[in-house]
Amino acid sequence: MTTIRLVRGDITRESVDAIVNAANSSLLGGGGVDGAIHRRGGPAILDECRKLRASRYGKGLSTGQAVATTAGELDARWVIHTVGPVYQVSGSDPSLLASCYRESLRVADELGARTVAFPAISTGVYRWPMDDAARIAVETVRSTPTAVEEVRFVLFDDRAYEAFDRQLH
Ligand code: AR6
Repeated sequence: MTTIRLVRGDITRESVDAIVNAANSSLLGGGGVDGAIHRRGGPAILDECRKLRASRYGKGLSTGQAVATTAGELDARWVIHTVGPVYQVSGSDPSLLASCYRESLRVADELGARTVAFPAISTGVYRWPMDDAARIAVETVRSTPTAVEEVRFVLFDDRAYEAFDRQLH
């Protein structure tokens, strides 16, 4: 059984085996949680992302996929980068957002990570409505077979924390 915990705060302060990054397909950094992870983790993360672009992901990482790098100076062993879908009012595919959580857990299992911290993927710049994103995140983690013992959702503000809390209780 995987324990789900909620934490309010900055994911770059967490001490876990793996921290998940809400990246973009370029893998070369951005704003939001991505910017914070690269800032606090230092240049080793970007170096490895650049190498991944040059080797396996010439066209970028697809939406819903995940890949790991070093965590640099973060208090973690790995950063798992995943690309959330951009929300579109005209129709967005929830399975792509679910895939981010499932693929990140698959990569975590490959690495042997036992504790994994997730941000609320796609709920910032990518505009996915918070309640729906929280439902997809919690349902997907609950229904994905994994050896990860603890999933920690690290929510940046009260609105995100409360949305995830409603899904858990
Ligand atoms: N710790 C935890 N959560 C955070 C932090 C933090 N330090 N900073 C922001 N959040 P976003 P997305 C929350 O925009 O929507 C980037 O530029 C934030 O409040 O970081 O998946 C990438 O490069 C929100 O709830 O990611 C992509 O281009 C959540 O993290 C694009 O943004 C996600 O917000 C990805 O957009």
